[in-house]
Amino acid sequence: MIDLRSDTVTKPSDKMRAAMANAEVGDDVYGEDPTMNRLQERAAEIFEKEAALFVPSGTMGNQIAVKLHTQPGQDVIIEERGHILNYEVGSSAIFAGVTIRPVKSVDGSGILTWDEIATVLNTDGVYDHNQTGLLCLENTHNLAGGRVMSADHCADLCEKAHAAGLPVHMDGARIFNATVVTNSSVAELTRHCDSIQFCLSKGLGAPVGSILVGSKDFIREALIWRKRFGGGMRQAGILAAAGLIALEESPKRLHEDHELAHHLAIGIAGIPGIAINVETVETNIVIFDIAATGKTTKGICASLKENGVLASEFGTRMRMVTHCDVSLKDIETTIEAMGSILDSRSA
Ligand code: TLP
Repeated sequence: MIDLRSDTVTKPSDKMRAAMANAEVGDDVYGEDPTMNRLQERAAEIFEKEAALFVPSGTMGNQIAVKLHTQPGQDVIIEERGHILNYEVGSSAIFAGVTIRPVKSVDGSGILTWDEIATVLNTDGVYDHNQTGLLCLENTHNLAGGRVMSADHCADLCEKAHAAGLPVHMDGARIFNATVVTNSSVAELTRHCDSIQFCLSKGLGAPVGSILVGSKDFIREALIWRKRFGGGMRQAGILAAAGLIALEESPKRLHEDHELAHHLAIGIAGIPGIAINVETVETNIVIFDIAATGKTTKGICASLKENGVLASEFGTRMRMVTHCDVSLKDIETTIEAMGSILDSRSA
């Protein structure tokens, strides 16, 4: 199967498996896992922040950050297609007791401007108004099609948020993909954010895990909340061993995923009825609308599956994500399959 549903589907490389098998481990709840400690130190160093904490998932990393930055009853501002709002199954309301305040990105890029944020910002302290407690950003922006926020734009939003008394959390699940496009380091892209969550288990190819990065005080508190959320793990160095390889080696090859995504976007853009702006395919995510084909996304996905290709769908849109387990040949097979499905009127 050519699995384009997500970059979460990657299998650990032979090198990762060997490192996992041979990892030096200890009890990480006692802070005694040397491989885990090394991974966390390296992550903090690469992001040029004081400390880092491994968490089992991006969702847990984001939710610990939301919990730590807010008080129950506050608002969290987020772009309306943000992962924290749409794919974390209401966790922020449950664990942090906050209201998510979605904001539309008018140009569709998913990258909010300060003017857009300011329309819902409320820090006036009037007791019967919802008060804003946190701004969450997402880079790259998944549901906007892997769009990238520049270091300057992020710095500008952080400066304005901080001036308004708001902390900023970055959902950087795919922040390393953003480095390829901007030529900025992850440290530059997140310099002024108060916390960052990034995933080892997406384009970087590790089997499990994300890392939360921030100040020493923030990470000390995050460690307590990770335990409360049930994320304290024991010989977790087995996972950290793969994570270290993901962190050190995978960023160098992400440009290959972007090239494949671009190739895919150009290929399907030529199929009648598919709406996609190839210019906006900046990283490894390709989202397109099939409404004008007269077929359904469910039907197209089922036909693709019969042709050995897996894609995801939501409404009239479909998503295909490139990653290290996908080749140019796979992309050509996918374009061909899409062409024949949409020609055959069978879906
Ligand atoms: N995204 C998944 C699905 O949940 C949609 C995917 O296949 O893309 N932030 C962002 C921006 C993400 O895209 C994801 C996962 C997460 C956080 C959560 O990471 P996990 O799955 O490790 O909890």
